[in-house]
Amino acid sequence: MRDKILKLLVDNRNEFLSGETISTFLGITRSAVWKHIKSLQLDGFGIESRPGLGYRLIDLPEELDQVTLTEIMKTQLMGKSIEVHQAIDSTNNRARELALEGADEGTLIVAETQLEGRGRLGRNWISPRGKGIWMSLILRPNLPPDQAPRITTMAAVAIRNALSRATGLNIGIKWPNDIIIDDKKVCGILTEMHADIDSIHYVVLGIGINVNMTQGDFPAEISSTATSLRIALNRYLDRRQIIALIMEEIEETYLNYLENRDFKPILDQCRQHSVTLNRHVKVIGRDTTFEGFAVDFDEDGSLLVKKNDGNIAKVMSGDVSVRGEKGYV
Ligand code: BT5
Repeated sequence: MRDKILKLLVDNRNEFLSGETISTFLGITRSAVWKHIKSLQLDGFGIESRPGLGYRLIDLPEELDQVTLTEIMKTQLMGKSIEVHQAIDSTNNRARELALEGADEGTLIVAETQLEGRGRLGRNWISPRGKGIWMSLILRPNLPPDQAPRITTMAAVAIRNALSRATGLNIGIKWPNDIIIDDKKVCGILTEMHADIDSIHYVVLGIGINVNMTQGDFPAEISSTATSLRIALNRYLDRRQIIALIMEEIEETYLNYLENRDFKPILDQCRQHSVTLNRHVKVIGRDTTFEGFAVDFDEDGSLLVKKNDGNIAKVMSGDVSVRGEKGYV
């Protein structure tokens, strides 16, 4: 029925159709028409509704395209060169390919859907078509390879700030690579690099953000741990504006860091917005699992966890769950 209403609106684009006309034509009640219109609006269809006149379609849901994205970008470097794909295996793979061919720093790859989107350690990253931001940014930081994890921290801070500006929501950072709303994951970051012993050749910064997904878009295995901006805000969001904001924030934070070589301001922001610090945590590393209390970050960005025996463990990578009301999440 929703599709039938949409077809009517599309066929009469830019003209008002009264609720009564639609309801008589389709044999449903006016309140049913209104309910479907509401749900179309939530999916990004720009439908104007005017008392006495009815409904009128003005805009279709936004699609990502290279021309519009380039136009709205306010940056000098990040996202100045953009490649948009309808479907791709993983934007990180394409970014790696381009980086190896010598693509400039700041080159951005965006896709409407990923067929083999991935997380860390080869895990799967769900990337349904048109519902999120699945993108990878090529960076060429002049840093020693052992400082590459700082890029993830820098990105987490920048993305958090951009999402907070875009939505006004209370958004947290879960060490080391998750952005969180209400203890649920809204964004994951995957940093991959190519380096030799002394220098980084390139870093691919992969960013996955659930923007317009509804609860039903999440498969069962993540439906209790994942959320989207739309679920949190109860409205549809324009992904293009969010991409532009993220490029702005990354540009500022990254260039500032490389210029001043001062990681402290980034760490301080991470502390301020951390949902990991001052909580009981379970650390699942490559070879060990233990519980403890997250006390602080070390100056290189590792997590310091006070174990139950009183010793402090320095955690450089791994998965960390925080203890909430319903156990560890
Ligand atoms: C991450 O890994 O969180 C990094 C995700 C990076 C995705 C971006 S999208 C653009 C670029 N191209 C790629 O191929 N990847 C990057 P990790 O911390 O290992 O978390 C992975 C886990 O998160 C999975 O095992 C699931 O449990 C969960 N997950 C999968 N898809 C999700 C989604 N859309 N939202 C929330 N959680 C998800």
